[in-house]
Amino acid sequence: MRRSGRSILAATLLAAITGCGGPATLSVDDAYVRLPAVAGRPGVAYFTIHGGAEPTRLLSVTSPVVVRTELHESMNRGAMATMVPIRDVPVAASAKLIFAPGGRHAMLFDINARVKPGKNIPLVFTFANNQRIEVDVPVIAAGDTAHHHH
Ligand SMILES: [Cu+2]
Repeated sequence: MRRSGRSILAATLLAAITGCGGPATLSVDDAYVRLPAVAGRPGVAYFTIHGGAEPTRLLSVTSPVVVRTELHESMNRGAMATMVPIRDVPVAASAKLIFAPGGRHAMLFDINARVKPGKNIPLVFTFANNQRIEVDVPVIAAGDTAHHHH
């Protein structure tokens, strides 16, 4: 799997800057998008949110190359794995919220057909404190797993 080295380096640097000392800064890292196995099905975005000095809420995750998005939580009901939409997500001060396979995620409906594995797309994270954070996110194929470069 090929990924853009520059975005990974930028994300790592950002994590290093926000991770040590000073007041906590609301930020997003470790984000990636997994495309659907079948074209036309929704893709999924995973990411980690770091809370700032004040509590807030994540309202939405959107992208200019995606028609519609929903925040979801995966649940196990007996043998059935299901997903339920969640409205918004509280982000406590200095919290670390991990959106990962098997848990919370953003569902991406109608991804632009030009979006391919190995490319990056922008994701826009909107918070209740009126802050918007845009992140350039690598795209992986349906069968790929994300590698973490730490
Ligand atoms: Cu979902």
